[in-house]
Amino acid sequence: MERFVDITVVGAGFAGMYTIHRARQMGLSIQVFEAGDDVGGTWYWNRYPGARCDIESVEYSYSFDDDLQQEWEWKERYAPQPEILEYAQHVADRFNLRSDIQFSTRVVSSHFNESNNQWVTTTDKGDIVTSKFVVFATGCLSSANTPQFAGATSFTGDVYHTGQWPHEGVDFTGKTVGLIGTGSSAIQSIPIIAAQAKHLTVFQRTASYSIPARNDTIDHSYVKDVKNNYKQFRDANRQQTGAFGSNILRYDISALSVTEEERRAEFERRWEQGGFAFLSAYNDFLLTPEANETVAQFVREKIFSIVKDPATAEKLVPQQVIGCKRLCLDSGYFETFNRDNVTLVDVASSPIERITSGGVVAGNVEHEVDVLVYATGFDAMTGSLLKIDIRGRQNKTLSDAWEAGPVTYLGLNTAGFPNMFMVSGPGSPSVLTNMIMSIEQHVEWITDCISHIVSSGKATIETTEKNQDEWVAFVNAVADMTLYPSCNSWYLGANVPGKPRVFMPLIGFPTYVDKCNEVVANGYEGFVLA
Ligand code: NA7
Repeated sequence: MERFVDITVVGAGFAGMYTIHRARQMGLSIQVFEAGDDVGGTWYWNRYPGARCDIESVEYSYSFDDDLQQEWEWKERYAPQPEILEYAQHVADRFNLRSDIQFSTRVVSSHFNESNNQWVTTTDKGDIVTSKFVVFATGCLSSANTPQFAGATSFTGDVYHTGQWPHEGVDFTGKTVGLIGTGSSAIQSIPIIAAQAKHLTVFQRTASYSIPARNDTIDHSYVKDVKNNYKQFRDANRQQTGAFGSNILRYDISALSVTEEERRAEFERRWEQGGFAFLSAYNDFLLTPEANETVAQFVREKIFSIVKDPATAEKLVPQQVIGCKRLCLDSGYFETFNRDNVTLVDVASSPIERITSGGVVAGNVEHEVDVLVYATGFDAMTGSLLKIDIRGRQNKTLSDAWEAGPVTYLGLNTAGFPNMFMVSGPGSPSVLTNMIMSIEQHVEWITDCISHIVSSGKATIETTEKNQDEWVAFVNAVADMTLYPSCNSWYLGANVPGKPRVFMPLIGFPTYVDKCNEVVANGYEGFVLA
């Protein structure tokens, strides 16, 4: 079907959904394409056992509509995937969003036509849509990373990836399961798979730090307090570096300014409390190795105290800086290694060599498994964008423009790609924040900008190479003031072989928002409006 709209949007997760709502308020026509058969994005695809948000539910939710935030009732402190998906579906129903979304349709290409300043977007279903603007709401953790192990296709058992989990679920009863990876998805799913499977072998390349989530049913009196002051609560969160946690985080004291006894008492208190508050006990964990080591060592001791077999505990103890990879929150992860039916295999010293028809070979040992689970993460932040054939001026592809790593201005636009926007693109705070707060801020900025272009009779808006180069340098300079770049994280693209090593998210939500507002106040400074 061929059609013309003001805005074409790729993706119907929380970003695409809110873009529809805003576009309608502005009287702009919109067409959204979504590969899944319903809304929800990340929470549509990541249905693995134990999948749960690591930001508290009263915070990980839209703030744009007060009736919505007052009326929706969360059931748990950290919402599990089915509850977040149900919430996304409720929002779609409530605002009648689905009428602008074409589901089960994957965007194949999006090309800018310089002769009429229009984007032509095509899909795998044969659609051709022409629009003045294109918005990529494709998500940061939406392109599954499956390492290419030799012999992988010869495996005869069932194979799953945590980020592409079957909707009908998986029954591991009686199965011998191999699970590759020990990031957040693995840490959430391992305890549940282990409780079901006959045997679980976990292949670990890098040990992860994990803190108890202490998930529970939601505290209704707390929710009542939040709802009585929801606006102030949201505003206070937006003043936090990560746009969440104003009630639990504290950033005023150095870890090195107190005695060891004080530190330990504070760590113990926060370990019992659970969640990300743990890493904000002091303000310099990600600034100095000495401060970081105080808390890293505390967690290592906790792991040794939980895991009974000393050799297994030794392998599970991480050595890198704590927090430079996203901290994991768990429900009984380390305890799971005390089970008789769980084995940990270290594949750092002896990497996985190949997959056979019935097992995984590492260090010359074949570990027999009849089900294989890849918990190997994502080609984060850029993967889903670069899978689409996106072409800007002079037919230049986004892949070519980003050959040495993603270059954007504010994580919103790239030079040579006029009227193209990314929601939570590389160069914006995105994955270092409560994503929904970042999404709302981006969608509001983008739709306000589009409305401005349309009403002022301009044809195009785009940044310049100079601006984006300065922005990328700034994002990396901020990261270099911290310990974030010190380990091989997906923030740096280090988890995907061959991916350019660039620190992609900007640290610091409030200053970023100020900058975005200042850019607008100064007549879209840093952009060329033609
Ligand atoms: P992550 O955090 O990227 O974890 C992926 C895991 O897979 C991690 O332990 C990797 O080890 C491991 N991995 C990746 N490739 C390989 C190979 N080739 N061999 C062995 N092990 C491998 O993804 P998640 O899905 O767990 O979490 C992503 C985010 O979602 C998370 O940060 C939260 O924000 C929510 P490595 O550490 O690279 O050595």
